[in-house]
Order: sequence, then structure tokens, then C-alpha cells
Amino acid sequence: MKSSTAIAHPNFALIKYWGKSNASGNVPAMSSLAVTLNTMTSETTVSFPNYLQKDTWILNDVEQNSLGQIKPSCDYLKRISPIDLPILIESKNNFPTAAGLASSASGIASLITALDKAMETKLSNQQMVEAAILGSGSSARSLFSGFVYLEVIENQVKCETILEADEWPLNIIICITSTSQKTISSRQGMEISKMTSPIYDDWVNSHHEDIELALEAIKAKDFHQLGKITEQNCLKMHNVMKTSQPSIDYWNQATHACVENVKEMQQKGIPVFFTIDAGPQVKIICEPDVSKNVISLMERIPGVLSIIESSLGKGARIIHE
Ligand code: 2P0
Repeated sequence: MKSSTAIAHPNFALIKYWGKSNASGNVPAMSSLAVTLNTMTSETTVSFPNYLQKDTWILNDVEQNSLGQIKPSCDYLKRISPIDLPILIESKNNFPTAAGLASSASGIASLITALDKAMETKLSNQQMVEAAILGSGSSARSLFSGFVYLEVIENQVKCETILEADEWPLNIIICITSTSQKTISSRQGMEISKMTSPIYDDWVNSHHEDIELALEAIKAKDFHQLGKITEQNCLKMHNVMKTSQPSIDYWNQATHACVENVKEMQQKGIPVFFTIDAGPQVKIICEPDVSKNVISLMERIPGVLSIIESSLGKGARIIHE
């Protein structure tokens, strides 16, 4: 029986995606710019056991009722594949799922990579990106290493590494403030914001400028400039969420405390900046030589349950076939 196993890591956006275009295919309404980590791993194995009657997805050892969110991605590959057999998909995350840690991005990037090998589809990079986006708009970024730019122009998506991890070594300190699954998924939240936030259009229209500033900062390896635009873009996205109806607020008390501490560190001249996604975890980007210091300050904050340290890392890849 043929089987393939792939792994991928989460990516965190410095310039975020929040809202979909009106085009079909889950296309984001805006470009995004992210970093792929080298820790926290999603692993997916795809196989075709003889006993299987229908496509089956087992996530973190629990059989799912249907392929759900991954079905459009699977269908994309099935249309191309010479193999016409029921597929068994076994996915695992070694970190909390659906808690604002980009588990769907790494999960789907590992899924597409394993499916491509097992189903002999030999997709081009562009096809991999298209297949991934059908499952999750941010997942295409986890196919690639280091600093990753997902560019959307007139509903056409391109995704590539713009700077490798070792060309600008930075660390990410992830402060976990809750491991509960969020009550409003990113997908639901984006739709609510698009329909109801009075500042949604401003968010979309000012996005290109944020992308340009971040691209310049990455090119110049200007930590201060990248931090400034990353924090602004993050806070703008959370304002869009908060001004939606119903208001969406993913932050908890510890999230606020972490942000205050990052500001205090910045005032002391420590090279750090923060970003926060659709969940209460705070991601702190820092230069590697201050990492230990940052961790020891953050672990003292009440409500910080645990801390994960990561450098930037590789894109999705096959580990076993
Ligand atoms: C991002 N997020 O750019 C933003 C920031 C969350 C906040 O992309 O609907 O799980 O499956 O495309 O990819 C999370 O969205 O949503 C996300 P779908 P996805 O990282």
C-alpha cells in the first residue's frame, strides 16, 4: 500500500489577511506577508487502505464526520490524479488546534504536500498554492520557508519566499494565554467583519501601503521599521474585528498584559515587537540574542500559561514515502 507523510509548520502574518474577495475559491481580499516557523509541527499521512469505503479524515486521532474544510483541496488533487481510490488522511498537530496558532495553515500545507506525493499529481508550485488556498487562505504561506509573500492581484494569487530564514535570523516567542478553541472561526469572523465593520473598506484600501512598507523593511533588514508596520497592521486588524457586529475580541487579560510588557521592553531599547492573530496568543518577534531575556520577562506575567520559542524555518516537505 502506497503512503506518504509530510510535515509543515505554522506561519504568522506580519501583514495580515482578514477578509475574502468576492471571487470563488476562497481567495483573500488582500495580500499578506508572513514568517514560517521551525517549531510546532503538523504531520499528515495519506494512504489508500484496501478496507476503506470512502475518503476518511482522522484529525488528532478523532475520525471527522466529513472532509469538511479540506474537501475543496482534496477535490482539486483528485481531479488531476491518476489514482481513483478512497483516501485515508491522518493529521496530527503537536500543539493546540484552532487556538490562534495557525494550525489550519500548517495542517493544510502538510496535507497538500502529502497528497501530491501519494496521488502522483506532481503539482507545480502555483498549483500547490491554489490547492492550499481552497482549504485555508493562510495555508499557502506554510508551503514556503522564511519570509513569505502571498500576493493577491485582481483575485490571482502568487506565493513565494522573499528572504530565507538564515538571511535574517529572527526569533519568535509565542506566549500561550489560552488553549481553548476559539468560539468564532477566522472564516466566520472575516465574513462578519466584511459585512458589518464600518472600517473594513479602509482596512482593505490601506493594505497595499502596509505591504510596501513591510517589503522595504525586510529588504533593508530594518528591524525597527518592520516592527512598527507589523504592530500597526495587527492593531488595525483587531480594530476591524472589534468594530464588527457582533464585536469580535480575541484578546484576554493576559494578551493585554503581554502587549504592555512588549511596549515596556521597547522603551528600554530591547529589539522586540508583537503580533496577534485570531486568538489570544501573543507572538513576539525579537533578535536571537535577547530571546532568553524576553522569555524570562514574559513567563512572569500572570495568565501566560506557557511559552514556545522558535526561529524561522522551512516550508512543507515530505518526510516519509
Ligand atoms: C493571517 N489569519 O493573515 C490572518 C490573521 C488570522 C488572523 O489568515 O477562512 O485560517 O480558512 O482562509 O487561513 C486565518 O485565516 O482562514 C488567518 P480561511 P485562515 O494569518
